[in-house]
Amino acid sequence: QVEKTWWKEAIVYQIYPASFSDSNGDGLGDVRGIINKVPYIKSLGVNTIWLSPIYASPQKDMGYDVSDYRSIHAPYGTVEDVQELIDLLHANDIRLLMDLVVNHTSDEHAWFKESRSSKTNPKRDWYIWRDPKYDARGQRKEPNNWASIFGGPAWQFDEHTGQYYLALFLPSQPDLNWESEDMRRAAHDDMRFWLDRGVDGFRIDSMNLMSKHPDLPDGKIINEEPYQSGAEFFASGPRMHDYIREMRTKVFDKYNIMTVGELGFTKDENSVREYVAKDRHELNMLFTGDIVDMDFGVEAKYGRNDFHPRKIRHLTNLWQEAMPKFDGWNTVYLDNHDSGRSITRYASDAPEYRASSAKMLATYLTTLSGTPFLLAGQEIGMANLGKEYGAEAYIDVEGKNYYNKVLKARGGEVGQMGDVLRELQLKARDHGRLPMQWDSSANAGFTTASEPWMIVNKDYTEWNVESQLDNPGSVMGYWKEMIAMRKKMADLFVYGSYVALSEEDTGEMVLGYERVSQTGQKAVVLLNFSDAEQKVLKQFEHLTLLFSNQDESCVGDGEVVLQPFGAVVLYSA
Ligand code: TEU
Repeated sequence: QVEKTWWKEAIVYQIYPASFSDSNGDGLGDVRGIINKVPYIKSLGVNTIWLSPIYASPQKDMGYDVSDYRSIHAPYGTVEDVQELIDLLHANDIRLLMDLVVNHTSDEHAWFKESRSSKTNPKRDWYIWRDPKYDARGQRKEPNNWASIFGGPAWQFDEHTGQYYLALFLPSQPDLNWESEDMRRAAHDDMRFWLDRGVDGFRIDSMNLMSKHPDLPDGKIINEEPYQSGAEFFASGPRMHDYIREMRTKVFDKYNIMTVGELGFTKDENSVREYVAKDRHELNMLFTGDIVDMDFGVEAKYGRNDFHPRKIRHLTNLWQEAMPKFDGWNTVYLDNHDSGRSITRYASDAPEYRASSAKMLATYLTTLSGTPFLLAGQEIGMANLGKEYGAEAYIDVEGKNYYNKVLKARGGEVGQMGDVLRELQLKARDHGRLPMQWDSSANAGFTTASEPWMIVNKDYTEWNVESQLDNPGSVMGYWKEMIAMRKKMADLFVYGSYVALSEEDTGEMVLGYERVSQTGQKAVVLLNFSDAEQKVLKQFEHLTLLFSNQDESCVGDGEVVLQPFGAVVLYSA
C-alpha cells in the first residue's frame, strides 16, 4: 500500500520565467507576468509550480549562474514581488517550487570573487582550485582531462593566483566545493531564506554532481576528443548522500516541503534507489535524465539517434516497476527547458497529427505512477521551431557551442552543416524556452515589446491559449479533463499499481500498461506512438471506454483500433 502525501498528488507546471509573460514591455518575462496569469494556471487544474531560476544573475546560462541567492534578477522583479506571488498562489491552493542551483555559482557571486582573490582567502576552498600540470614539453595543462558539459575543458586557468578552478558547465559557472563545511552552511542559510518565505520545495539542479571524487582522476578515454567526460568521477561521488542527508536534517525536515533532484548521468536502478528509497530519507523524487535523452546520440546529445517506441516502453517499465520495490517515488515528464518539445521528438508536429500527438502524450503523463511535470505551453501543444528556421535562430549557449565546434572542425563550411542544424531542430534547448503563445496578436501576446528576448515561434497564430480556452475538444481541453480525472481517480492513477503489457500484447508501436487500485478498479492505457493505425488484438473483458483522443468506435470485440497517435484508456470498477 502506497502511503498518501500531497507531493504524490502534485501536478507540476514548469515556468521558464524569461518566456512566460512580460508585464512591463521590456521583451522579457517577469514575476508580475506570472502573478497576472495565476487565474489561468489555476484553471488548468495544476496545483504546483516549478519556477526555473529567478535569482540575481549575469544570465550567461539564463539564471543557472546565480550571483546572489537572496535577490532577484532585477528585470524579473524583486523579493517583494516573489512574496506576493507566493501568497497569491497559496491563496489559490497552488504550491511553489523554486530551482535550487548550488552545484555551482556564477563567477560574479561574492563567494567566488573572494575565493579567487588569493590562495589564502578564507573562501578559497569554497570552490575547487588545483595547481596546473605540465606536459613533457613543459606546457601548462589542466589538472585532469575532464570536459565541460557545454564543451571545452572543465578547468579554467586563473592568472591572478596561477591555479585552475573547476567549472563543469560554463567557464563562468565555477563548481562549489561541498567538502567545505562553511560553504555548506552558507548554502543552507540561503535555502532557509526562501523556505522561511513560504516556498514549498526545491527542484535541485545538477544535484548528483555536488560530490566529486577527492582525487579528481582522469576520465576514461572514450573517444578522440582532447577532453573526456569524467562523469564517473563527479556524478554520485562518495559524499553525495552525506550532503543530502545533512540538507534534510539541518534544513528541509523543518518544513513541509517537496524535493526533486535532477540527476544526469545516474541511470541505474541501484544508484537511483539510494536517492529515493523511502528508508533512505533523502529526496522525494527525481528526474532520471534518460527519459529526455531517448533520441540523444550514444556519446553526445546531438549525435544522430532516432526515437523508437521501444525506448519509452523500456524506460517506463524500468522505473514504474523499480520504485515500488523500495517504496520510492518518481516524476513523470517528457519536457523541460533543456531540450526540444516532446511532440516533435517522440510523436509528430505535422499539422494533421499535432493535436492527437499532444493529447496522446498528455494521456501518458497523467496516467502513470509518479508526479507529473509539464512545461508551460505543453498544455496547448507547443512544438519545436520548424525547419524553416536556420542556425541563427538558435541562441542558447549549449547548442551554439556545439554548432561552432563542428563548424570549425569542418573548416567553416556553413553549407556542410545540414546534419547539425537538423539535430538543433530536434533537441536544442531553445525549443523548450520559446515564449508562451497566449494569443494571435503580435509576438503571441507574450510581450508588447517589438523585440522579445528570443524568437517567438511563428506557428503562434494558430497555436495559442486564446484559441483553445473555451474549446473542450482542444489540446488544452483534453489536458484539463485528464488532470481532473487524475485527481478524481487518485486511488487508481496516482496510487494504483502498474502492470506492463508486453510488446506481444500491443505490437511494437504501441505502449500499453494497466493501473490497478487497492479496491480492484482497473485501467488499461494504450498509446499509439506511430503515424499508422494500430490494432491491439486482445480481449479486455468488462472494460469500458473511459477516455480517448479519438472517436469512440475504437473498441470492438477482442480488438482495440488505435488511430495514428491514438490514446485509449479503458476502465472497470
Ligand atoms: O542541467 C544539467 C545538465 O546536465 C544539462 O547539461 C543537461 O543535460 C543539458 O542541458 C541537456 O541539453 C541543469 C539545468 O537544467 C540547465 O538548464 C543548466 O544549464 C545546467 O544545469 C547548469 O546549471
